[in-house]
Amino acid sequence: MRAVPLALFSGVGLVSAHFQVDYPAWRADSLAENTTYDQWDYPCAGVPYGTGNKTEWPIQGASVALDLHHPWTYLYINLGLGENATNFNISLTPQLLNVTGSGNFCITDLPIPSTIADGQAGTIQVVTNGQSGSALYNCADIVFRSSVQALSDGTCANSTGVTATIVGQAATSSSSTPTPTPNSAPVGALGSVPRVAVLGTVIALIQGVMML
Ligand SMILES: [Cu+2]
Repeated sequence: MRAVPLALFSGVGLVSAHFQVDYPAWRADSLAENTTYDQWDYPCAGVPYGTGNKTEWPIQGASVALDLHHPWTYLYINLGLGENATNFNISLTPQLLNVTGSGNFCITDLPIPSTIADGQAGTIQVVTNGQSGSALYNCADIVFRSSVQALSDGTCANSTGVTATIVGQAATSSSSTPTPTPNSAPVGALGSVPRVAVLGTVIALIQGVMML
């Protein structure tokens, strides 16, 4: 494992790290240089509401596609309702995920509350934790649309070697354990860890990895 140069902590160089939200499109590129954006900043990396993207997002078959840049990541996704939401009190990942590997990671069929109606505005907040215990944030602004289709097969996929487990779920637990995160995707190539929930399919495409 390589050492992290101390110079990185002085600021320059950190911008290529952390993670990206590919779908729904993030509010703005929080890794962009020459901004005050900072993924350490709650709730949305310092990106003001209305800065950029807003995506029509399906009520049925909602998925979130990420590009993770760290070797492993604790991950959860919250939903805040309304324009310029500040209360992200709806959990779309009721159980904390531990994602191993860097690259593309996609979760399908997120459990959208049944009370959500067509045209409801909201913001998705993606939170990751790494080794330091500190959290990183990114947001994506959305409008729920019943007419919008879920991402088709193949577009919501994991990079090779990117897998996820449910934190706290015993690896040897019985088959009666409910599947925590709704996910219709098949279990992909996997063998090292039993009882692993693979979220999304594994594609034979190795992304350019930005470790730092
Ligand atoms: Cu980072």
